[in-house]
Amino acid sequence: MRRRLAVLSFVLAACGPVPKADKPVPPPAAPTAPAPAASMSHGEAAVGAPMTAPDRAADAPARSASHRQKIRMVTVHVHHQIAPGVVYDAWTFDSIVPGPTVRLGVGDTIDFTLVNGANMPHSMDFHAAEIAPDKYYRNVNPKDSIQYQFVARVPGVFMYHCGTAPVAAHISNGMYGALIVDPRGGRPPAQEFVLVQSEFYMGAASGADSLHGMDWQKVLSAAPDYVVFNGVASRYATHPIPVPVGKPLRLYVVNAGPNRISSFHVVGAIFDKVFADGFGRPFEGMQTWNVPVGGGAIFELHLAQEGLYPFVTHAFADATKGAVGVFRAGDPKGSAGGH
Ligand SMILES: [Cu+2]
Repeated sequence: MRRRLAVLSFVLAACGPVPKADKPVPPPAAPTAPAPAASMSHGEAAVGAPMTAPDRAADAPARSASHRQKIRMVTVHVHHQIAPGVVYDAWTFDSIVPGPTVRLGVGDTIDFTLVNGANMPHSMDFHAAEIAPDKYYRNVNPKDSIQYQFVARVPGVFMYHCGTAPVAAHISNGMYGALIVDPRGGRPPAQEFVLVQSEFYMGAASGADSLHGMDWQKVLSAAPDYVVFNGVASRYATHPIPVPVGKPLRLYVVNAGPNRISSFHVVGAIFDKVFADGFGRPFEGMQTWNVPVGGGAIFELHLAQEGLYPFVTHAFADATKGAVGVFRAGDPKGSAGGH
């Protein structure tokens, strides 16, 4: 308990305004603007300057009412900002890293089309599908497309990714996303989020745009420069995610890798339930849960008190490289506004 309080104290201190020693302290008044929360990382390391905006919310999408969903994705190569001023030559589904989150229910059909708008072969492998890879996960050439269907049989949260060889390169470059399959009858009400952990392996910047490409040797050595949630280093540390105090939260976590296990943990909380891959009987009262590369897990929790609760991979080298975010429960002093 004492350790947990110490952590919270650190987080609060990291967010508060910096007092000036050479002036008398004024009487209490309206709260001053908080200092940027960018140095908040569970006390381990600075995690970078804030992005200008939280350009991607972590909110889980609502499920479609339709039991047959037409999903069309286009592979596109884009410039993707991993951290302020750090731009990567990303390979994507629909121009974003991770690709769009797909959600459907058990028994629903996905009618999928992949269009290759890039200049090299790509493909699509859905972990939620049970179909022949050699037939459906084959390469799609530039300006070509593939279409196939599958029925989601198993509930959970699943990875999807490009399966074109070398797969480690296509995943390292950004071609992955999450697919949620809701059980029949759905899950109990909760505020829901999707977090996809992944890695970037940076080659030297080149060209007028200072664009980074992938360093293949770093990929083979499993030595990433950045480990991130939802495509950007420390995005939700610089822009904490607002949540209610004491209310049920549900996190759909996918670890796209391609190399690093995610030891997922929320500082200041114990998971009420963890569903491995989102299926079967949950584990209860868990502090940390490993999400394997290529796997997923569903975490149910509540944050007991008003405050700032970092979420991390507890493999702290990776948290220091950017796999850190913060839940802002309620309106803790010094953290309101601006995030
Ligand atoms: Cu690809």
